Amino acid sequence: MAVAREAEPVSSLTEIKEAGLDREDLLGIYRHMLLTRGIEERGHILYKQGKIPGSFYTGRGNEAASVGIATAMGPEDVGTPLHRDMGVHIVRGVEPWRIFAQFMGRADGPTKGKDGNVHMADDRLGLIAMVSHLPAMLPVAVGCALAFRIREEKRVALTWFGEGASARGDTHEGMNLAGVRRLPVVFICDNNQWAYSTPTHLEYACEHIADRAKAYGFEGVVVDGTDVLAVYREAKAAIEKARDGGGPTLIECLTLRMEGHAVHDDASYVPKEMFEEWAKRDPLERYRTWLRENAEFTDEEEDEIRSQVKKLLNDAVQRADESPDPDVDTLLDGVYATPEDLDTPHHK
Ligand SMILES: Cc1ncc(C[n+]2csc(CCOP(=O)(O)OP(=O)(O)O)c2C)c(N)n1
Ligand SMILES: [Mg+2]
Repeated sequence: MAVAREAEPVSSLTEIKEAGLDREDLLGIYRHMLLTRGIEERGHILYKQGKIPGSFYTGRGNEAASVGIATAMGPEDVGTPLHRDMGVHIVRGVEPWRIFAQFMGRADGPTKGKDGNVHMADDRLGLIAMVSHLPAMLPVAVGCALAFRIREEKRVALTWFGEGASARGDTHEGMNLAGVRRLPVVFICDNNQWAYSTPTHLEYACEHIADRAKAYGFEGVVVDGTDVLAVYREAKAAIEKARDGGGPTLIECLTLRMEGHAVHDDASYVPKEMFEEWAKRDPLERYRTWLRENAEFTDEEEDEIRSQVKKLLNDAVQRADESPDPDVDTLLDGVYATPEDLDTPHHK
């Protein structure tokens, strides 16, 4: 039996305006989703061209979930996005050319060539790079939230984990401490129904991951992760509740991982019908239809956004390719924090 609340879709332009988005914001969301997908598609091409060392991960199918959550974050909030959450980097303002530079291991990527593909974050934008997917970032975010509480800062920490990662102990430890101390943190489960080749019925025995929130003393919400506005509305409510002292929320975004675990994996173990079913709920297509039906989105506006994104991506790939390989003498720069770094606010 489900325990978590199941979120409804957003019904109208009026409802989303009340949740804090005007028409310009709505078009901005579409642009961010297109950019998110475009970066991953271009990245995949670069990988096939042999320009990306290691493997390459995408979050196809998760664009609405990642963009929706990040759009609801405040400028001073912090987040720990994972390998399916490119949209978070985009919304926070990481320049696409730096992301391509990161993919290619160049000096201008956020990790300056020290870590691979999506293992990155720009701390000046309130993002903390992942230690691991599984799910080492939950305790880190809970620690941030505890620091905000001690320093009496009205900030919120957001942290992501996969449904597979939810089976590990650090998920329990992070959520338990957050619940006990009612910390300002929002947990986001990217439930894409597969953990590599393991399906959900071999991952957990409750109906929803979000059902577990009640046991930690806070609310759990399941939301359709292909519906960007529903995700935004739920995230906005959870973030403001946390900011106002109401404690944590667990938001489970339900999607399907539309590609392999990474590009080396053909996902042949995922039933074809599942892909066909979820392809009908493509997040970009759904949102485009919503904009047309509810916000008088015109062909001209769409063409303009699409051509801006295309140009941005073309320029970004070129600029990233001009970025040099890192100098070997910089190998240890930025690897260890100094006390001065620790005193520096993330948003300087
Ligand atoms: C301790 C550990 N074991 C294995 C891995 C390799 N690994 C990374 S992500 C992943 C699957 C995670 O599944 P899920 O949490 O559902 O996230 P998804 O990849 O589906 O988004 C695995 C096995 C790892 N990074 N760390
Ligand atoms: Mg998964």
